[in-house]
Amino acid sequence: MFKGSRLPQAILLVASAMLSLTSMADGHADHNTGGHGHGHNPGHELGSMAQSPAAENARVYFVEPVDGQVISAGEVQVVFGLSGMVVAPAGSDTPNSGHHHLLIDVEQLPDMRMPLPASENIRHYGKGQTETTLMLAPGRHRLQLVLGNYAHIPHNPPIMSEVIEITVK
Ligand SMILES: [Cu+2]
Repeated sequence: MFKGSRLPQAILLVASAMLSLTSMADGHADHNTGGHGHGHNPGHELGSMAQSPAAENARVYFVEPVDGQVISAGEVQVVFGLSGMVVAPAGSDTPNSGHHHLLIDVEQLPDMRMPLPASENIRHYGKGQTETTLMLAPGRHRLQLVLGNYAHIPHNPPIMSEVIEITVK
């Protein structure tokens, strides 16, 4: 398609454009790691990775089990409660919405400004589930609910339940 004389020029143009983009990105990154944190332009930098505002009266809680409950078998039915906000599946950026995350025996809360990690101890209910059945080993277990937005990031301020402790016999 290109005449022989124009092709190298086109490649050069593309290459220099990419170079300038790369150097801009590098400069940006250096600036961020320079200790200024994320305060400069969070909307731009975080894009879809941003916190969503919490509704003022939002509350997440356990319908069951209740704090101190003793469960005789390994299967624990857990029902999540949410008021003041609505449950929406992950990926759905509906205002005042989120999906449940269940923290099981988590000693230290993860960074509330980042997407919650997913593990055996931090479970995501990204389809919008409002209950689950856990298989827990005998002993004491601490449970806590944290609402996360469409990108799994806790709201601002985070909407968290109280920590409840149950005993599995
Ligand atoms: Cu999630």
